[in-house]
Amino acid sequence: MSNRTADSGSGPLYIGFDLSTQQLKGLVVNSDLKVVHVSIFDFDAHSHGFPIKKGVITNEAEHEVYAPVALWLQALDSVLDGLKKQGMDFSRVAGVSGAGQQHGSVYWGDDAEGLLGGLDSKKSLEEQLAGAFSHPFSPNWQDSSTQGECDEFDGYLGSQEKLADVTGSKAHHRFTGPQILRFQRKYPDVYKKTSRISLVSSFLASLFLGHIAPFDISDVCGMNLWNIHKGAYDEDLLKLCAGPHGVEDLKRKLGEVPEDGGIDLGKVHPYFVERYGFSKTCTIIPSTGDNPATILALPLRPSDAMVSLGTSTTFLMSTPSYKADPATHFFNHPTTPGLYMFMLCYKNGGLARERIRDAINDSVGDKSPSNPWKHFDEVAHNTPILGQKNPETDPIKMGLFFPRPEIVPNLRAGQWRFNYDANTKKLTETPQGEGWKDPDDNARAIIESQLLSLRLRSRGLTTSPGSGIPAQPRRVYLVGGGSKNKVIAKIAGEILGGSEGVYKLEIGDNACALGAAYKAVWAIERKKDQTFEDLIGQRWREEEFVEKIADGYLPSEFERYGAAVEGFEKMESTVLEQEGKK
Ligand code: XUL
Repeated sequence: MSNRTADSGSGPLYIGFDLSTQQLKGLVVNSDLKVVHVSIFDFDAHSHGFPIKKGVITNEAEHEVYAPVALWLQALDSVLDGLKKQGMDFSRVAGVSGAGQQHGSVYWGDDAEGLLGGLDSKKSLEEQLAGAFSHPFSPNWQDSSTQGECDEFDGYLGSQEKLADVTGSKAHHRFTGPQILRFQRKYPDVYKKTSRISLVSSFLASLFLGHIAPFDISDVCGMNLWNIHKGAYDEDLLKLCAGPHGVEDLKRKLGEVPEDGGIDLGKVHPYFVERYGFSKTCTIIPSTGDNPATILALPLRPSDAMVSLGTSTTFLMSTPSYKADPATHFFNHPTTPGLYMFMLCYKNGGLARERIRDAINDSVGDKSPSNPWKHFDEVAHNTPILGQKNPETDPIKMGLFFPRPEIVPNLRAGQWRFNYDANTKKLTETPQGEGWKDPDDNARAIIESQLLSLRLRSRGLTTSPGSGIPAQPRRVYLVGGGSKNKVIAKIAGEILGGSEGVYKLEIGDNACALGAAYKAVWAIERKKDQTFEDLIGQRWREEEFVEKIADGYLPSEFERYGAAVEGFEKMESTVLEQEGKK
């Protein structure tokens, strides 16, 4: 459940929590950015009393996916117990921050403030806070029950484009505004009895503070309610979302949003002082979303890209330019005013690759090799680029592989495969996979498909000023479970480029908890007006913290994939049209 790395010194420590779909992690660093403890609570493996699978409950009839909030209370005490067992000296903890799965909402009842404020260190959080919620569940980012509400959000300001310009994103099933709209209609009485609404990130901070914490300036952008231009809630969208309950009531439920992502929210509640030995002076910093926290795992420069290869795939960049588009997301940067986080988020990431991996393992009669990726990697490596033995004469093979309904583009679960002639620009669907060697051709094709989609949607953002080479990221950083895979890294470099190469963070699986911990370091130790990038940049030890794992930009490969992006775009439009989505 927990493990320990090396501890050293007697200086201050900082905890970053990662409250994600499948686990809660607590990661502890010192002022030199070194990880000294990690404790993990895996929801399926370690929790008791919840009917969950992969951390969530699914109601297929209504396309709902949600998590029991009490599960997270059980997890928090357990992670802290895990750190205690490792001998961690809690009195050294100067700051606590966190990262929460984005968009999820927690509904507090009338007694919430009283129960949070009066926590008794002799009892567990789960025992004491069961009555704090007006609704026991939190909608999860995989929920897709809100198509109707999304249509209303998209139409309310005039168009998807307008909504994306105002809030950073068009309406998405998982975004908190459409979720609240559905909630207040489905459970009007519960909504009336709801005193406050938290995001998963601010819920985490609330537990430590002993009262309800405000939203974080970046995570609030995952709601379709925050007007990024105005730096305030959008009154029109609040009106839609609140319905008959009224805007003022909803504003009270949501609360104020401080601009400073490093603000001192207050000191830790005595519960944690008495039970775990925290110092009374330990400061609580706003927790942010898991994606914004991930970009804080290193001093990311504009034009560097991060690809997080987990259950979902996300593509993240920090950028000074705000170019909202219905196909992408923009959020306020979690620490640095004037910067934004650009994001693409796919539901079909690791799971989709695993399906093809398993089919390959079956076809070679090696169902459980010691390295499950061995055969998949060999096949993907040995398959020529775009499936073309002879690029002059063979068509490009490309496909869409969605075992689950996809967000980008908004398509049902399914698999589609096409051959594309880059010279004539002719696209031919091959429903039976003619010319494809099943399942072998799928291995390279799925990696290429996921990465071509990233290239297609990020191409307007990347620049290589003065270099004379085409627009592309400077560095591509891979994080998350898939970042260990060298074949994926190589193909990522070939498709996305990266004038300095493809890198892996040494602490790849922990990037998001690490980013949260670094946020706490910055918040407590910054000098007046010192930016996150400056403080973390000064303490960053490149040789220790990152490893170059593949070449980035290779001119001829980059160009061939550039031609394929055109075909890819055409393929997506064709499928969307076939499915009546265009
Ligand atoms: C981002 C998103 C997911 C979750 C995963 O919009 O929905 O990446 O944040 O926890």
